[in-house]
Amino acid sequence: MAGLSRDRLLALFRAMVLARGAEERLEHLFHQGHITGGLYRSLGQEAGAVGAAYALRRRSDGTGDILAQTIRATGAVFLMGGRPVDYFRQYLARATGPTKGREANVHWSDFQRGLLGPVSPLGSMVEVMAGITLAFRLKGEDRVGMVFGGDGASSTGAWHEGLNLAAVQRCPMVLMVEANQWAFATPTSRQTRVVSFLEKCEGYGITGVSVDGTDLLAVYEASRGAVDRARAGAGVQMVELRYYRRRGHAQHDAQEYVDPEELRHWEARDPLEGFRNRLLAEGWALEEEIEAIRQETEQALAAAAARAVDEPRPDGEEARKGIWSGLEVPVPWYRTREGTPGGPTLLRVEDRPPVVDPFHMEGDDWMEGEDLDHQGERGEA
Ligand SMILES: Cc1ncc(C[n+]2csc(CCOP(=O)(O)OP(=O)(O)O)c2C)c(N)n1
Ligand SMILES: [Mg+2]
Repeated sequence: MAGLSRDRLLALFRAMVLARGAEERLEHLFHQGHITGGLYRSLGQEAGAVGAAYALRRRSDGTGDILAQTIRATGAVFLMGGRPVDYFRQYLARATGPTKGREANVHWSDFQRGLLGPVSPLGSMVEVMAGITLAFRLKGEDRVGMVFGGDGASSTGAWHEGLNLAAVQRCPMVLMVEANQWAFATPTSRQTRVVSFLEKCEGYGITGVSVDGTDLLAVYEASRGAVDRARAGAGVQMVELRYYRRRGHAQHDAQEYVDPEELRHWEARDPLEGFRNRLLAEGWALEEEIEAIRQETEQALAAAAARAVDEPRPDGEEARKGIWSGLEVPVPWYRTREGTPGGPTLLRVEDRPPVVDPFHMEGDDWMEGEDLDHQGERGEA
């Protein structure tokens, strides 16, 4: 299937089982009161995350492709090398977690493994990834950036600006549109007039492909093609994942606005069960092997969750560590006069020349028409 060996097919199945199992366990932890804030499920979307990430060059030494996840790309995070125990620690805000308990869901990065954590304002990650992939291209690095984003995110200005910049700069960027038909309680038909996100490709002059997001191998093949094209210099690629958000936005949302009939339709197209049935029907795995994968995964997840639960929350003092201190927040355009190869150098407050404020409207200075050329004194940028 899809030219993949049996071992790879089983690894893909395991990756979906792992994503679903981790989220189910998190749901229990949520109901037990261990998790504060939102808990998001990717139920029904696991094949989209797993199939897409599997198409990337995944490395642990910081030289591979980069993937920017969303709250519903759990399976992709694990495939890139993110560990379930860290996922639990993060949601449980443990001091041992990637953000040391400063944040309580998926906002964490691991650049060695090519994981770029989200920033919350929807659409902004397209801008961030446009910048990252532009850097890849300018530095001649043979790397691709894959950015996930929901159908709702596509209605933001950031999404459009980022996409246009990346398109016109022919960045090696793959945009995964998680078309799960909802953004909170707003259906996609109220986000956009188009029926498919592919219709937007023409407006940016990019290539796109639409795929059944519940079909793991179809997602893998579509993503693989997109990643390969982006790597070969064909510019931005879009992959539309067509599926359904089978749970509410987060745990607090009972999705009362959803038609139960529609929900049943998508429940019958479960990506995990679909792939499992195919593995069995086409003789790639035996029932016992499938069961063994489920059990091993469950055990590993149980151990990881128990470990995270037992670990401490951060001390208050921790909040002051690992942040800039003893420095005033620098004005963003300030640089040393010599310029520093590789980026701006921030000066300590005492070393900086006084800043001239062009909007300092004191008395006659302004009225006499002091021009704004003082800006030139701030540096080159
Ligand atoms: C600019 C912006 N507006 C609103 C929000 C609040 N918000 C967070 S998630 C979300 C819905 C996102 O929908 P979608 O992009 O379709 O992703 P999904 O939840 O369906 O995976 C909203 C409105 C936000 N984070 N950023
Ligand atoms: Mg959505």
